[in-house]
Amino acid sequence: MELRPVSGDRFSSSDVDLRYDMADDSSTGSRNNRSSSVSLPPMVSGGYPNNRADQKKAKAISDAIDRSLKADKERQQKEGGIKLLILGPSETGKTTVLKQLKLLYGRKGLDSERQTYCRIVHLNAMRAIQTLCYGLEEADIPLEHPENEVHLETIGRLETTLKRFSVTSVGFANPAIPRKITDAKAETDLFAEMAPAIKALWADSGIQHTFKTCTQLNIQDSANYFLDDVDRIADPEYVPTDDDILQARVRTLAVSEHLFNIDNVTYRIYDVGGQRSLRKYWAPYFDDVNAIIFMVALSAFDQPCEDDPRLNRLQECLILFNQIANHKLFELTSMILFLNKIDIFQRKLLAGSMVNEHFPEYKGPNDYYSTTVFFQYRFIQQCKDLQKQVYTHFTHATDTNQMRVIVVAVNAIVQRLNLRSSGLL
Ligand SMILES: Nc1nc2c(ncn2[C@@H]2O[C@H](COP(=O)(O)OP(=O)(O)OP(=O)(O)O)[C@@H](O)[C@H]2O)c(=O)[nH]1
Ligand SMILES: [Mg+2]
Repeated sequence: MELRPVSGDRFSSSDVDLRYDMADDSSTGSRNNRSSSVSLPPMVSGGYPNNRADQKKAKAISDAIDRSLKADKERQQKEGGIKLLILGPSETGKTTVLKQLKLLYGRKGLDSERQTYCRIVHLNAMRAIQTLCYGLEEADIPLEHPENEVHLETIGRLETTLKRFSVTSVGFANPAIPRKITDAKAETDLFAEMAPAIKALWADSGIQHTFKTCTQLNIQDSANYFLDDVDRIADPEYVPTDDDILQARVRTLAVSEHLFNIDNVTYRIYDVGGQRSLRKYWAPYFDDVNAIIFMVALSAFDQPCEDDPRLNRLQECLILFNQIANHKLFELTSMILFLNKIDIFQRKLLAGSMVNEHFPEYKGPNDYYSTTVFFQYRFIQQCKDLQKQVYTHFTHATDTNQMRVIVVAVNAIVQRLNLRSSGLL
C-alpha cells in the first residue's frame, strides 16, 4: 500500500494551519468519554539525519515513539471496545464528524473548545476575505464601489499577520511570534479593527462575483457562513455557537484518540490529518481496527487536488479508498463510506456544474439522484473482494440532526458485525 509521504506541502489559502491538540479536552471527563493527542513523530525537522549526533537523536525519538505506541496498544487491549478510524483526504469532514460525536455523546459537548474556536472563526473569516481579494485582483474583476479600494489595501496588509498566526499551536505560545499576536485579546481587537473592511468588501458585487465564479480559488466551504455574520463574530463578547464550531476549519496535524460510550459500547475513535504529507502517520494505527469510516467530499468532484493540482480531488479520493479498502490488515474490518458534503454537491449541480466534464465516463443526467448513484458505484467498485460489504451513507456532516440518525445506524451496523466476527451472532 502506498501511504508514503509526498514532498511539497503547499501553503493553503483556505485553511488555518494550527496544530489541533486535543490533550486538554476536558469535555471528556467521564471514564468513557475522553480525548487525547496520540504521540507523533516530530514534524519540524526535514530530511535525513546526516551526522552521528543527529542519528543518535533520531534513533532516540524513534525508540520513544515505538515505546509509546506499544504502551498505547497494551492500554487499548486492556480497555477493549471498538477501534474505529476516520480516514480520508483533507477537508472531507473527518474532524467535523468527530465534533458531532462530541456534541451527541461527549459529557460537555463542545464547551471546552469554545475559547479556542473564537480565534479560529476570526482567522477563518480573515483568510476567506483575503482569498477573495486575491481572486478579484488575479481575475481583474472591478470593484462595484471604487471607494472600497482602500479596504483591499487593508486586507492586503493582513498577509504577514496571518502567516504568523499560521505557525502557532493552539494553547502554546510560539516564541517567534510577538506577544501581542499570541494574546487572545489582541486577536479579537485585530478582527474588530478589520470588520468594517471585511463587511464593505463582502457586500461589494465585485467580491460576490469572485465568490461565485472563481471556483479554482479553493475558498473554504464555510466562507459565506462567517462572512454573512461579521457583526456577530466581531462582538467583543462573542462566544462561538455549536454551529460556528462545526463550520470552523482547522486542519488536523496530529492523530488524536477519543473515547465515547455509544449505547453502552466503548468506541476508541481516531481522527487523522488527511493531507498527503500526513498520511505516513496513519499506518501505526492500522492494527486491530474493527471499523473504518472513510470520508469523501462529494462536492469536490469539480475541484483540483490541493496537493497535486493536476489530479481531480474525487479521483484522488477513489485512489485512496482503493488502497484502504484492499489493505490486507483491513480484510475483516467493517468499511463505512460517508459520501459527505451533499448540501454543497447539490448546490453545485443546481448552479450548472457538470459531472461529465470531470468524469467523462459518466453518461447519465446531471441530477442529484443519478450522479450520487454513479459515485457510490465508483467507490464500491474499488473493492477487489466482491464479498466485502461497504455501508454507504450520504451525509451532511455539519447538520447535527442528520448526523444523529446516521451515528445510530452506524453504531447498529458496527455492533452487529462485531458480534458476528467474534462468533457471538
Ligand atoms: N457545507 C458543509 N461543510 C462541511 C461538511 N462537512 C464538513 N464541512 C466543512 O468542511 C471543512 C473541513 O472539514 P474538516 O472536518 O476540518 O475536514 P478534515 O477531513 O478533518 O480535514 P483535515 O483535518 O485537513 O484532514 C470545515 O469547514 C467543515 O465545517 C458538510 O457536509 N457540508
Ligand atoms: Mg481534521
